[in-house]
Amino acid sequence: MKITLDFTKTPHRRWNPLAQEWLVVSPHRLERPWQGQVEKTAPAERLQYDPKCYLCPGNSRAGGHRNPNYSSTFVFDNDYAALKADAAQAQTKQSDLIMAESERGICRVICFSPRHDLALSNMELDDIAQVVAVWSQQYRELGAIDWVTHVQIFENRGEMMGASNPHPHCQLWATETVPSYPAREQRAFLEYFKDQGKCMLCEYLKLEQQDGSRIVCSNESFTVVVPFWAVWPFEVLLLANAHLTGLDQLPEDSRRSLADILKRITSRYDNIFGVSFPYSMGFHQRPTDSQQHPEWHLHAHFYPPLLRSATIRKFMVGYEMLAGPQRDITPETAAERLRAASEEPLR
Ligand code: H2U
Ligand code: ZN
Repeated sequence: MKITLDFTKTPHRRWNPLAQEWLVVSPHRLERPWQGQVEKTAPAERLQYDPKCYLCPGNSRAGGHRNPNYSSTFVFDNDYAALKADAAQAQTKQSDLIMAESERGICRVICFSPRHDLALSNMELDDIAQVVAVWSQQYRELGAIDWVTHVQIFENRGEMMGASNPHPHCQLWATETVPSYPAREQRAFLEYFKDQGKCMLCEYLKLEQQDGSRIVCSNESFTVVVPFWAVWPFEVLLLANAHLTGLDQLPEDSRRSLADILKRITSRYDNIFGVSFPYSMGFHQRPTDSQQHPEWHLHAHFYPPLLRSATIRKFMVGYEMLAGPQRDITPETAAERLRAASEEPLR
């Protein structure tokens, strides 16, 4: 007979049903991870308008475009788009081992606010709800294009994550094929739905709600949880409470709920180490291939690299590159730490 694992002491591995991979957890390596240094450095004074910023209203961008004097959100086609909508369709297959095909795509940039100095954590709720409305509208608009099967909305926040500019913004790439990670989730959702006749993340959310140890915060429409299988130290999964397959299904009066939960989780992040917390986040929504996808569940992943302080981060190297993901601080400890962090925007 096997004895029950002690998550707080015993090295173990956990199953990630969404990515269909294992994660190694080594809790004994970091007994008191929260004793990392908290840098109470005052955030650098930032201008509301920066004449050198290519995202601020009225400023020039690459390629000679000038931004309008926008007063809310602003969407434009990326001047350095990674993919093009008019790429000629082509294929090369030298063998099963050497193949390539053209990939069409549309890449856009979405400015959240005309204010250069703001972030999701300190924007007004109504203004974040407007960003949510734009995400939903863009998903609908680009998803309706016959060759687009996936719409990826993502935000790189902070220099550490490679964000090119502190002005609050995100990117959107709409592509001809479903990229590897959402495709892997798609397979997991579908297998679960076929086996169990239920939505995998609806069932997972129920389990987390019963347990409670990994829940960070919630409201009437969304729940933030450190997933059982989190890889990054303070990784969270943002789940729609209802079975929605995309942002287009989010009722208009729930946009404020999404705004509320985004503001709360990003504020908690900033308060962990007393600095603007870097992360990459993005939404995963059903493929836009005109199928229903009842198996799919709307969610967002937040992947922040910081581990012990504003400067000590986790690297995905060595074992992670060669074998698989591993973490020290347990997801339960990370959730405890996030629950203890204030939701007051950092001043
Ligand atoms: P990131 O901060 O996540 O890199 O997003 C900024 C995007 O803005 C980046 O993809 C684009 C870059 O290509 N950009 C323009 O489209 N025009 C510009 O004038 C500068 C940057
Ligand atoms: Zn700016």
